[in-house]
Amino acid sequence: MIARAILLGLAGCLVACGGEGGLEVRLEPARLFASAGGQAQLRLQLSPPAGFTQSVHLALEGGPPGMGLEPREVLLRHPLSLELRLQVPDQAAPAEYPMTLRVWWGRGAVRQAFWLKVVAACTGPPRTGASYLVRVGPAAPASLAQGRLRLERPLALPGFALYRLEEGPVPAGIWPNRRMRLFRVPNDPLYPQQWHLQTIRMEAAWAVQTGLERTIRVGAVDSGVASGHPDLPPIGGYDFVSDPSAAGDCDGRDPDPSEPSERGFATGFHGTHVLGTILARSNNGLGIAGINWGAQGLMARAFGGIEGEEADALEAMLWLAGLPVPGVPPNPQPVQVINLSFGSPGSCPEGSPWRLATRQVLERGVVLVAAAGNQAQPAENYEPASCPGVIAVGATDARAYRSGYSNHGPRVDLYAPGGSLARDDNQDGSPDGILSLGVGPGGGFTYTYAQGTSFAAPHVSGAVSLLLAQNPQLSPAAVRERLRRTARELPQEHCQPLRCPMRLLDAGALLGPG
Ligand SMILES: [Ca+2]
Ligand SMILES: [Ca+2]
Ligand SMILES: [Ca+2]
Repeated sequence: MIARAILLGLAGCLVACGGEGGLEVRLEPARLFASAGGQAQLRLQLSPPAGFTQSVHLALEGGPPGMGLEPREVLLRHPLSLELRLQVPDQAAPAEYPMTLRVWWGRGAVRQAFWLKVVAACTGPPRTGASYLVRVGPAAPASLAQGRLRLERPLALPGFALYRLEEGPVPAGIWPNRRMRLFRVPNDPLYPQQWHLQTIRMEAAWAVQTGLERTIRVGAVDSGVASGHPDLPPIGGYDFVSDPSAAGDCDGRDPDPSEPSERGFATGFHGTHVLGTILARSNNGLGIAGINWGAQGLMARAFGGIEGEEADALEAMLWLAGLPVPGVPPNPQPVQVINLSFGSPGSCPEGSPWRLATRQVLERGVVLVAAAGNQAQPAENYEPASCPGVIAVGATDARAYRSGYSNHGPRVDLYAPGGSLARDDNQDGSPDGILSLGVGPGGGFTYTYAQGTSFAAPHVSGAVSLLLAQNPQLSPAAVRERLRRTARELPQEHCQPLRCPMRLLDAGALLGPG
């Protein structure tokens, strides 16, 4: 049994690689473009032969002196796709550089060539004052005659010119030269099947913030991650499953948060599905879109199957938030949001472990988002969703009615799509589940539908991560208040067969003004 688990853990390679072949390395793109002092990104795919377990080192050769590279080392057991970040030094001379990426380990090395073109950093005097579109001619505002506005340039728009106001109150009758945003629709081919992202108005949210401008770290306490899924960025984390007999990887705690395949088929690759909704690679022409296009994900694996120990889950959450856990190295990259798609009966009373642990995490400024539960019961009876300050998320179907399984009642802060696999209300011929990342029966990476408040919560976690990318100063209480205030009020009948208050996540309004 143990041997089988180990073999299944390596199944991707036993099938695909075979024999004694060497490590295959693919690097994209072949030509890179960056400014001095800026960054460039490469995608590296490593396909090791069967049985390969090595720390693999990465280094750059050639190029301008002082080039930075992240990461410089990865533990390689399975095929792995990762993003390499190159930091171009400020002093790099503009030129085209032939470069080599050297990948080496104990017994061998592989080299891949690529070109880097460095251009001079853009400079120019910063503009001062805000600019305005101002009517000229007979309809001009009085402030134009009073000389408070300085002409910048005429505009192609008849009767208007662009003026700058150096200081003082904004005169009446002039139009701010606003910043406008592209209405981003990602090019991921399965995006049209992600009805749930349209329900929560992601396109309006992405018009304001895609998450690429400031990297927010999002953690999940869950079943582990199917590392190497081509539509998932590299995920850090730790394996907190302490009982080797329940872990599926035949040992206790270790630094690898991967979900062993055998366990993954039992959980439906729960953790991978959850992370996929939050931060699958978006706009990459492949598969689905994730809510946050630039987030960094951490998986704290605490579930060796569909069940896990409470102590492991508690410590996994504390570790993600940057709190010390005995026997585990400190988390070098504490997260700003934690998704908790699990629970058990409990009202989180004063003095209870979840009450104390969630309070500690919230006091560090980390937002906690929890699934309300799938028992069709009042949410106040299931923790951690019932803990004060935790954002409790119920599930709706494609009609924005409460999914029959979803917990409910006043303790639910808001609802988000969790789907209903038995229905096809949007009549697209597919069950109305949440479409996210999965692993197929043969071990290949794929996309799967799932339902549950587990898959509603990550919609909120993803939207919160975009809100924090926009305004990193917001406290967990302020985030929760804003989520509730901007959510769409639904008629109480939507709680069917009950009548209860329902608010549906509106990511567009969450990211919008106010
Ligand atoms: Ca382990
Ligand atoms: Ca994608
Ligand atoms: Ca459908």
